Amino acid sequence: MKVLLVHPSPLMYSEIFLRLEPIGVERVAAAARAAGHEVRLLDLQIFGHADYYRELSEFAPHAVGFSLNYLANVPEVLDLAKETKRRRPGCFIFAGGHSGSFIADELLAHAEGALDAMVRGEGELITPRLLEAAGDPRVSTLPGVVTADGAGPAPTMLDDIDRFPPARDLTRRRHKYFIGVLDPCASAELTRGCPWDCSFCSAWTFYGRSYRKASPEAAADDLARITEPNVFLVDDVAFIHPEHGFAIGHELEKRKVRKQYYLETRCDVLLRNREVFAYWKRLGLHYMFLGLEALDEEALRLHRKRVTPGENFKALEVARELGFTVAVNIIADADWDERRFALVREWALSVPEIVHLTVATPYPGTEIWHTDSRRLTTLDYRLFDVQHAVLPTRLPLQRFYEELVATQAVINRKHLGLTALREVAGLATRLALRGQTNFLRMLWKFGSVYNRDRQYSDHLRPVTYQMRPPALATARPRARDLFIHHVKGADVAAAPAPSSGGQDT
Ligand code: B12
Ligand code: SF4
Repeated sequence: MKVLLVHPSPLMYSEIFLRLEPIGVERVAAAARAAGHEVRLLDLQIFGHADYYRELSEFAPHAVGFSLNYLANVPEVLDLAKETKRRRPGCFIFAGGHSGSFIADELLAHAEGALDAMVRGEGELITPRLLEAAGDPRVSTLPGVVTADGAGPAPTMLDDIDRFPPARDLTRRRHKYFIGVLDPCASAELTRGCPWDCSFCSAWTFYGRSYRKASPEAAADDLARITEPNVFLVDDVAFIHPEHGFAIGHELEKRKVRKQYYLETRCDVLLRNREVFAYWKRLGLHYMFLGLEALDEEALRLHRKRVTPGENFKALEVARELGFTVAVNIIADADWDERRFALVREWALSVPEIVHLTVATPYPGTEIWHTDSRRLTTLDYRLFDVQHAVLPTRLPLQRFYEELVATQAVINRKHLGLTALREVAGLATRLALRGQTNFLRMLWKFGSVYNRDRQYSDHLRPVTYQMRPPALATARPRARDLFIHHVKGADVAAAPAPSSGGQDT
């Protein structure tokens, strides 16, 4: 069967700082190919809708699968699915991915028959079975599959994440993938899942709080296959188990793999496992993202981050000592006033780290979706991208965006202002000379993307597809009721080793 897999367009944030390869879709593509299908992949972060429709007529696929990791992409994918069905009525159209998994029924209803099936959970095991059953009533009995006729049992989890290494050969114009100065940049996955349970996050609910590791050999083989000099590690929390990080590192040394790496981790993990990060510094790890989320104890408690401000600040010191360039994230609450924004600006300017601000957003699949979302001010999927306020703001909305953008701009000038630009000018020129202009473009784009009026006017657009609000929750939902994948005993057994900052405190 000819199969076209599609990743939707980028969201606001990605327009500036990064554009990364859709490694989840590449893995699904690898599984479909292993089952004998002829697979193509089109990434709309790079290509336009006209390219998609051209591919549709030239390749003439029997099946099209859309990736829906991001809620904000829902309207785009629904429109593409409807137009695809109109142009190719016989084509089997399905969608899967992180966000899609939590709202499968809702998407089928919006699609009005344009989506033949939704896939909940991981795509590698089920996609070949789905393609085999396409057009047959058996489809709705498959694990994780939902159709207008019904839903199959809970999705099956991949027993071994070494299987189906990403089909990177299917992504075209790979030089367009970058993150900041790591231009060009590939992505890789060393572990999957997260054993923590932050209230604003759905990474843990998707995987039923499980945590799986690639074998050190397979992880190193995969990294060795990458032709780009830079790698973004997509793991939710890198190096929870230091021995795993060391083992991969040793395999990389054996294979003489030398890259520059970017990863994301938690502050308490960095504090606890400092040696493995120091070791990876020697292997080429220069950039890391630490999920700080808040500066004060009360907000950290509400996010159920299970770290203290003291640990967070200590981790920043450790990262500085180790010589990493660090980006941190702070979650701006809709309740913030001018004073609160000013405090964050002041703090951000006082530290050397790159500070990102995102807006607290309840998503389906998160705990706060059930506890906070009754107050939602909009049901427009496109605004659920952590850059828009979807809860009532204490400040008038325009004022809120003014403060948000001003704060982001002040922070940004710290890194992209004239002095900083002088420091990176040499690097930008060297990259441009090699034809890599993503980083250079990023330096100029901030003002056009982060713009108070643009953000406010996004709320005034006509809404075609409305999100289904959650049922009224009288109590905090049980963790298991939020899970997509159910793993026996996972929420207990897979938790990280107890420590002062970890899971059990
Ligand atoms: C890496 C990552 C990114 C990368 C994305 C790279 C890319 N182009 O895909 C970057 C850094 C760019 C990124 C950015 C953002 N991200 Co992000 N990201 C992740 C992260 C940590 C891992 C995703 C990943 O690659 N996993 C590994 C692969 C193998 O898994 P996967 O992609 O989920 O794919 C599997 C399944 O989903 C499924 N599947 C996927 N596609 C398809 C398609 C079909 C047809 C089928 C059948 C199955 C299927 O099968 C795959 C294999 O099992 C997730 C958290 C998480 N654990 O999921 C957050 C996450 C997905 N991101 C999130 C957010 C909020 C964002 C941003 C909006 C953040 C921001 N500050 O603005 C931006 C928006 C980006 C955009 N679309 O433009 C949220 C999602 C929110 C939501 N519900 O919409 C998540 C869940 C994090 C969280 N803490 O809540 N992100
Ligand atoms: S530690 Fe990170 S990935 Fe894990 S639940 Fe919390 S925010 Fe999500």
